[in-house]
Amino acid sequence: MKIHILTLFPSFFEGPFSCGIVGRAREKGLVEIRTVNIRDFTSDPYRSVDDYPFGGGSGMVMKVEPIWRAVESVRDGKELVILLTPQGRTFTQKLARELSQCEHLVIICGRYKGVDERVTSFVDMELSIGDYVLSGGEPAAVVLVDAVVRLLPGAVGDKDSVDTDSFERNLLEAPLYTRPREFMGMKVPEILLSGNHEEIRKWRMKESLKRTLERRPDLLEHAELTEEEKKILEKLKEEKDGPHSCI
Ligand code: 6GU
Repeated sequence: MKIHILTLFPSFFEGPFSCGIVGRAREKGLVEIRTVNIRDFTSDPYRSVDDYPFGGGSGMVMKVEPIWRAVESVRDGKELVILLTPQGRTFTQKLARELSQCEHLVIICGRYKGVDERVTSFVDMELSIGDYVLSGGEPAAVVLVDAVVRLLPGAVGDKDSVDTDSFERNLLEAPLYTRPREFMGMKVPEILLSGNHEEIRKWRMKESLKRTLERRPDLLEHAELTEEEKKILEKLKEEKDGPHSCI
């Protein structure tokens, strides 16, 4: 996969893309990530990338021409052009899966108050990473690239570890423990030490459903549950608001 990040701050990405899973994926040649400085595509002596908004108002607006030229400079006919903006559709794990199938992603990081609306005429997709405001699209690009690159075959050593991730099935993960067996009086659940794989599998299934029900009941609306999971969930719901809420 090839990823171009169009930004006014290329150095922002030096750290995040050289460590961990993304850094290793680059070393392995699974992904090629390049930053493009939008300022290199200005045509005036001041190399200006922003200007005052027509109609007045506070803040500056990113100019359309430098962004257009920067996008044109990286087009290869296989690109998917993404504009990062708080006004975009919310990025999800499902979308990360879809984007991980693309050959070439071109990611535009918006800055300042926003970008000239005409930029949207040559982007394929506008994405936001959640309902809060960042000062620019750069941190969002780091989030998007991480979520996508770790899904590329070979990026994460253990494929199972990716498949059991929270959100892959719209369920939160069961609690995890490692040594020591006891910390400040808190013990690791006995079942995990039992060596009984079937019981452990059932325990994890129940804990995963319990967590999702307690913390993110909204996810359960989209989860495709097995018959076994459906039964456990029904029981958990009864335990939760069954006899108690009646009194
Ligand atoms: Cl993609 N950009 C900015 N500036 N703020 C955001 C965002 C993006 N996603 C959430 N907040």
